[in-house]
Amino acid sequence: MLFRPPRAVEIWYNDAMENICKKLDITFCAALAVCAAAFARSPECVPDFLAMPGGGRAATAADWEKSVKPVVKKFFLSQVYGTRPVARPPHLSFTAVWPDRDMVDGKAVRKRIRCEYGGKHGTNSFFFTVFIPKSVKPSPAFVLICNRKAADNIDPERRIKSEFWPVEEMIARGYAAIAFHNEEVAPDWNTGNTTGAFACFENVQRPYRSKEGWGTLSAWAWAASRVMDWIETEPLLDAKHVGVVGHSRGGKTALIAGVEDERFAMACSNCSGCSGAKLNRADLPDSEHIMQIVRTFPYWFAPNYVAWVNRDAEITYDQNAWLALMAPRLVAVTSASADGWAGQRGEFEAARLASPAWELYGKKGLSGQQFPAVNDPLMEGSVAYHYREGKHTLCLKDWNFYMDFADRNGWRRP
Ligand code: GTR
Repeated sequence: MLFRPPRAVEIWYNDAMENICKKLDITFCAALAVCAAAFARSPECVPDFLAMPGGGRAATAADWEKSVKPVVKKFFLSQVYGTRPVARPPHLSFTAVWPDRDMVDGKAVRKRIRCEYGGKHGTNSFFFTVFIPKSVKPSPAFVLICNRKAADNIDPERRIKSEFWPVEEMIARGYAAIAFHNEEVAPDWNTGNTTGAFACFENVQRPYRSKEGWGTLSAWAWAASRVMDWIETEPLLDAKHVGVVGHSRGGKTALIAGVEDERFAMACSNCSGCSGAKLNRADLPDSEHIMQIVRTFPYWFAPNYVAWVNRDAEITYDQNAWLALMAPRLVAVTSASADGWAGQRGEFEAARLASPAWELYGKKGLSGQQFPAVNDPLMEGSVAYHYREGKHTLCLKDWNFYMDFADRNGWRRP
């Protein structure tokens, strides 16, 4: 069964099963099969994120924006990812640290920028690299939140080329490629969220983290917004057509960046799995659950998230509601066939069950109802899904999917 019902439903279900068996005079197993099939197809197993707090259901985009979306967003920030102490920081500056240079056989200009930021408690900085195609029009762009070794994956000199960031292919297709490394913003180990960006905006000498305090994923996503601050100042770039991309923990981060910052026109979540695009209620035993992720990576989240350990099927809103917060903008979800830990089917179901949010805006969400075959991308609506053959990584096929999706949506104007 794909969905595990919440506990109250489980109790009701067991009682109902006994009655069904008695009435129909069939065995428990036969009744189980009938009910399991019903549950597996029933989207009602996921909380209805369009339910209005005072009763009724959001029927228009205005209902959703005014009465429901803020409630859903608040839930995820306070219970899962944490609430940020700052949006655009009081101190923010960008410096070109190297002179601009023609690269990619003269087809692109490369920039290397240092972003310095600061608040009440200190200042810090991170670097990002930008390749912009030589074009008469401002270029659409993708910002990669890189969570793999920088030297091997986002080499600004292009001596080492990796499919994780295929700059040359992106330039050939007319997209600017921008990347920064997550650990320049906050470390990916447990410091109690006391260093990096955290140390600039809050008193990190405190004995406890606030229960709703921002986690490391949110801090990385916050940095993507600072890159966006710079993009808005760069005339060679088209700030209205910028996608944020990440893989795995970076894929979870890309969704946070997209939800928190509506200037991103697209969020691309590659193999993001648990607490990313995967439905918690997708009962896929080989996939990661809240208990495992919180045990290994407590610092990624708000401390409140621990309350949902072993309660995956009870959480107030499921990850489809998190994806829905991207509406009416574009969201692309990718799963890899050899990545059971990410729970591919749960990623697909979240994309499918997020779709009603787009319908409120008169748009189509996901363009398919059935879990697709491998290498058969769904991208006719504003929610795209690709079940890509292969392992847990970000590769050229994934990038081509994101660029195809952007092309379809008119990002590259002739
Ligand atoms: C795993 C973690 C996943 C995923 C992955 C990654 O160890 O359990 O949630 O994010 O790391 O980032 O590669």
